[in-house]
Parts: sequence; structure tokens; C-alpha cells
Amino acid sequence: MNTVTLLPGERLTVSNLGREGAVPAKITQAAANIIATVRAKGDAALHRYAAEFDGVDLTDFRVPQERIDAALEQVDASLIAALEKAAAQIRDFHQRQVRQSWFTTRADGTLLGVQVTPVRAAGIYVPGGRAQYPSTVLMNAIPAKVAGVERVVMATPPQRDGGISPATLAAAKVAGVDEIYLVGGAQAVAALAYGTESIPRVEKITGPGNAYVAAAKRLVSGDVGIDMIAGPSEVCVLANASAEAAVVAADLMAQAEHDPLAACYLVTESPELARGVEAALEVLLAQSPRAEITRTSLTDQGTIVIAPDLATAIDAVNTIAPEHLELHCADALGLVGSIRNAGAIFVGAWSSEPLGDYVAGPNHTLPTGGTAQFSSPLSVDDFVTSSSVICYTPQGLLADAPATQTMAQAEGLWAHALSAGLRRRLIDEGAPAV
Ligand code: HSO
Ligand code: ZN
Repeated sequence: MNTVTLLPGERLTVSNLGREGAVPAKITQAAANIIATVRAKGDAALHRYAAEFDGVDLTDFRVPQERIDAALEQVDASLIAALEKAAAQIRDFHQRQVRQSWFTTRADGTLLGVQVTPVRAAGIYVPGGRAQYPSTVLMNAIPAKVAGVERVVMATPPQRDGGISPATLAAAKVAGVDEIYLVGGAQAVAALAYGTESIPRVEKITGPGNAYVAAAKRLVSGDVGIDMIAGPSEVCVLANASAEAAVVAADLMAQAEHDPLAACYLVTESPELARGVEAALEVLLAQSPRAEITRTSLTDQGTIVIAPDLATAIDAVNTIAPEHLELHCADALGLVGSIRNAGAIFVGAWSSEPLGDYVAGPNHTLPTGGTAQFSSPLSVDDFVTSSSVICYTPQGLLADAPATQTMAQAEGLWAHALSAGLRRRLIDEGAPAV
């Protein structure tokens, strides 16, 4: 890992961090072409891309309902039990996020409020290949179902044999996914956003994907809702001298093994701990079956920040604004209030980040690349819209029309003033209430 040593009074600046992020223009152009082709040619384009990108000859993209229903027969009972435990805890956590519609009545009888409505259909993209995670199916589909979405649709690339991984299928069954289509990449995003002969469109698309998927989501955004654009995974561990070096090293590796571009940070006041962690990394890397990815990530993207005091360390954490933050220090819970920017905060030595990836309950879809400064984890809110409700009584109209007319006049909007003024006159003339 690279080391940055901060002197007293010195702050970590973002330029100390070499984060990857933006999608290259060439990929955006390729994704735009794919989207245009799917919009023009529908299923025929999906068929062609399945042959070209996935190497399969698929005409029926939908996974039959009987296959979804039989999903649990094809995986280990221990995996089913784990998926069901995770699903129950994720459901329980997300149920607490559900916002109720609310209404308030003013003294003059005017009713104001917010009506919350689930989107009708949500599309969940699940990547293929190395980053195909059943946990991601749960983390996207369950909040949608808890929100009340009627149609939760999953799109995932077909495997070489034209099928779907049993673990992904089992997770879809446990999460209550309604329809599954074997379509991947930018073409899947286009099909979900605009619909084809065999895939009806959705209103919201969530889920991670490669650069083509990310570019496609950006391009269709506006025609359909999207969640955040996920960058490479990140962890920042804030640890003091009392932390267990091997545990800190394992936690850094748990993020590094996701992706050579994953970014790991260790922020500490203790150069001894930093040395201990580096030594432990070597020992653990020698045992890891994913040593190559892990080492590349730690070498190219890993940073140790040595801070002169705790305040500087916390300031550095807030500057990094990591996707995951682990607080491995004394009075960790007492520090939570000073963290402004982090997707998820794992507090104390027992809060292993992978527990949050799988079973704790909070969503593992989190803001990356510093976007925790202004974005939040995926939640039930991503699958609902809200409408303001405004219902005036005559008394309410009489109370608010004069200010409305004054403001309309100030803005030079004649008919605005008329709309309120006419009603005022009708009431003055004794019009019956409608
Ligand atoms: N740490 C990843 C999520 C994940 N980990 C899925 C394992 N499977 C990004 O939050
Ligand atoms: Zn993970």
C-alpha cells in the first residue's frame, strides 16, 4: 500500500487519492449505439447481441416460471438457509424505511399532504461473470418488494450454456423476483428502459454492472429512473494501536479481492499498527485464492494515512468519504457522530464489513467514489414516488389568494393572478362550494 504521512496541522486532500471513476467516452458511444439499436429493432437486436457478446443463440429471453419455482431444488440447503436468513433481516431493516402518506388540515379546513406511491415495475440488473452475486439480487429486489412494486424484473446475462446460475436463481426466488430475462450489458438496460416485444418496460432500473451497463444507465436516465452509478468498491478502516492487525488486514483484503480497482484505506495514528497490518497482509495474501486481484488492488489503489491525532484522522476519513467505513478504535460508537461522509459505518471491532454485505440487513448498494458526500444507500425510497396533495376550502382560498395575486403580479403572470382572483370573486358573490 502507499503511505501518506500527515504532519500536525496538515489535512488530507482529495488529490492524495487516485480514484478511478468516469466512464470513458468510447464506452459511452458504444452503449449509445446499442441503445439506439435495441430501440429500433427490439428483440431482434437482443438476439444478435446475445450471439455476439454472450455466445448463445437465444430467442426466448424469459426464464420460465417453473424454473424459478424449482430454483431451490438446485442449491445446497445451507445456501438456502443463509439466503433466507439474509432475506428476512434485509426485509426487516427495509420495512422500517417505508414512508407513509400523510395529510394535515389547517384551521381553515385546507388539506395538505404527501401521497406515496410505489413505482409499478422495477428492473434489477445482475451482472454475469466474476461479479455475479446472489446477495445483490436480495439487496435490490427486497427493497422494491417492500416498497410495494408489483413487477420486479431481473435481467442478467445468459451463461455460456444459455442458462442462469443456480445460486442467482435461488436468490431471485427467495427475494420474490417476478420475472427474469437472460439479457445482459447495455442491451439489457435499453430493453428495460424502453421495452421490446418480449420485455415490457420498467420505470426504475437499479443494480451494478460493468462500464457498459453504467454508461447505458446514465444514457437512459430521465426516460426511466436509475439508482446510483456504482464505482469500484471501497473500504476505509480507522484503527488505533489496540486494533488486531490481522483483522484489519483481512478487512482490507475483503474489499481488495472484489476488483483490481477496489480502493482500500487504512487511517491510523499508529505507525506500528500500519507496519503490523502490512506484515499481516503478506501472510494472508500467501493463503488467498484471489491473491492476484487482491494484491493489484492493494498495490495500485491502497493507501495508508498516518495521522498525527484523532481529529486529523477523522477529517481524513470525511475527505475520503468511503463507501464502507470501519471504526476499529476505543469508543467507536462515540465517534459515529463526527462522521459526515460514509456509505455505511461499521462500528467497533466485531462489525465485520462482510456481515453488512450479506446478512446484517442494511443495503450493500452504497455510494462510492466520494459520492457519500451527497448520496445515500439504496433504500425503499428509490422505489417510490411521492405526490404533494393540496385541497383548499373557500376560507383557505380567501386567506391565500391575496398573497398569490401579489406574487403573480410581481412575476408579471396575469393569468396566475386571475386564477386565484376569479375564485375569490365567486366566493364573495356567494358561489356554492363545489
Ligand atoms: N462489498 C460489495 C458488496 C458485496 N460483497 C457483494 C460481497 N458480495 C459492495 O458493497
Ligand atoms: Zn463485499
